[in-house]
Amino acid sequence: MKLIIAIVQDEDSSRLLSKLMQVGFGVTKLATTGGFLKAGNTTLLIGVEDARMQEAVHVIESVCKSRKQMTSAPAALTGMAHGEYTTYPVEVTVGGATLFVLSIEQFLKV
Ligand code: 2BA
Repeated sequence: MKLIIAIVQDEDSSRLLSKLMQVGFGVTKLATTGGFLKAGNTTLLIGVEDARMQEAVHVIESVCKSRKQMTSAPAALTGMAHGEYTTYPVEVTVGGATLFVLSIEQFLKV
């Protein structure tokens, strides 16, 4: 068995959860925050039999889209006193989905 930890954008999370459930995957949804953008995202824990791993990844791929988001980066001000800076806008591409796949030693429901 594998555990897929899938970090997805909030905009994709409801549809992804429904699609995974429809085809019989067990899912737990967590509200999370990305370290870089410091914006909300969603982490899904999906326990899958080894034989269904690729199927689960295909479902995730089919739902999760990449999107552009703006953030700001610091820039030092030339000619100003040490430590003064401003920010400038930077575009980043977020997603489709970030996946971590772990091998599970035991899956128990007691
Ligand atoms: P965030 O950390 O908020 O990152 C959002 C997007 O910002 C990233 O999209 C990436 O395009 C960009 N980004 C992140 N760190 C950056 C940096 N140091 N410099 C420039 N751009 C940077 P994704 O790569 O699609 O990641 C989406 C979310 O997945 C991340 O949100 C984070 O919550 C999670 N994630 C990505 N890589 C991870 C990792 N190695 N470990 C744990 N979580 C990760």
